[in-house]
Amino acid sequence: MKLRVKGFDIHGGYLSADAQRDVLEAVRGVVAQAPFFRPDTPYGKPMSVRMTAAGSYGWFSDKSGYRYVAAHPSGPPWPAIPPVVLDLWRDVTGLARLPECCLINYYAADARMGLHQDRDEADMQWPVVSVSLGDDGLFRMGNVTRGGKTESVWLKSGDVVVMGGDARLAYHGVDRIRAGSSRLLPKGGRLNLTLRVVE
Ligand SMILES: O=C(O)CCC(=O)C(=O)O
Repeated sequence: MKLRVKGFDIHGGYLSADAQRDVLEAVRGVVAQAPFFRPDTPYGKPMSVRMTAAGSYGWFSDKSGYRYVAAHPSGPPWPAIPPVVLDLWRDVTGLARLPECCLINYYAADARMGLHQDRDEADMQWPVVSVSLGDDGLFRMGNVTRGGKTESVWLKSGDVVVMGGDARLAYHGVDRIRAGSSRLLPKGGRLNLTLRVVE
């Protein structure tokens, strides 16, 4: 079921159970080469999510700020974005232009992500695509400027959100994880992939 909330296109149940398992397998392949790490915010506090990435860019932050980087903090370049993930991007966006970053966030039951904009990419004409796997996450959508009314939806395993057009620069975040709501991940928690055109 497709829903549009504040310009965000929410494709409920986009991935079948089999497709979710295929994406999860692909994520496991990435994590085997590029293990999760917990970055510090620029203010020196560790983030509550754990992160890794695939593609020519991954996301990183420390005292020097938030930025895209070409290598995992342990040194090697990020693994390639798995074909199944690129197929999903093509399928949902219809675009030939492919993303250069697949950021992978892992939310344990107590993790969250504050309201933020994705604005470190060169060209905002390209959407950001988000894929949710595992436990439900309460996704909050705001406006292109900080403040104002927000709306929230629970994103479930297999849901895909396209943040394009008016929503491309809108504030968004994750307030809460509903622990135990999915059995996809044996140890629980939520995975979110965001696909980004960076250059
Ligand atoms: O986990 C989510 O649903 C959103 C992730 C997000 O906002 C981001 O990675 O920038």
